[in-house]
Amino acid sequence: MKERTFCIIKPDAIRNRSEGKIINELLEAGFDILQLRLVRLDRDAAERFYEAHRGKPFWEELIDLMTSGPIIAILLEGENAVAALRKFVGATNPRTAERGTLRRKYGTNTTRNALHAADSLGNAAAEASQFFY
Ligand code: FUP
Repeated sequence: MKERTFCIIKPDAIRNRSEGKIINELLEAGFDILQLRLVRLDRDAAERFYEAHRGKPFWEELIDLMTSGPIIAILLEGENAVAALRKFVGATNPRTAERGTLRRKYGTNTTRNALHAADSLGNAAAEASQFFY
């Protein structure tokens, strides 16, 4: 089943100049790019995006990262795209993420983990609507 999903290349990966490689890997893995935008989040936008995590111990660090430089928001399409992208992105902690995953290759630690990937169709649509129309 063709699905749409949503991901963000985070500021740490852009600071490392990894965004080209990551986009290439997404394309080579078979995802189609429907929309893509490089943007800078202000604090309000970053807090809105990660609202579900407000109050958690890593909240400040996460918001600081997401507002520390530009991000790239991408709307993707592919077969079972939500689950396929989650698998390709890998576990939250790059050090324990499976070999071959994007976080393992391009992430640094649990906060600076290079990418966000939507965890459900509903969240993908809601997150994408914050960046695309
Ligand atoms: P994931 O779905 O893998 O992105 O992970 P979560 O939804 O659990 O967390 C969302 C984001 O919060 C992570 F990408 C990074 C950040 N986070 C931390 O900084 N520290 C943690 O211990 C857990 C999450």
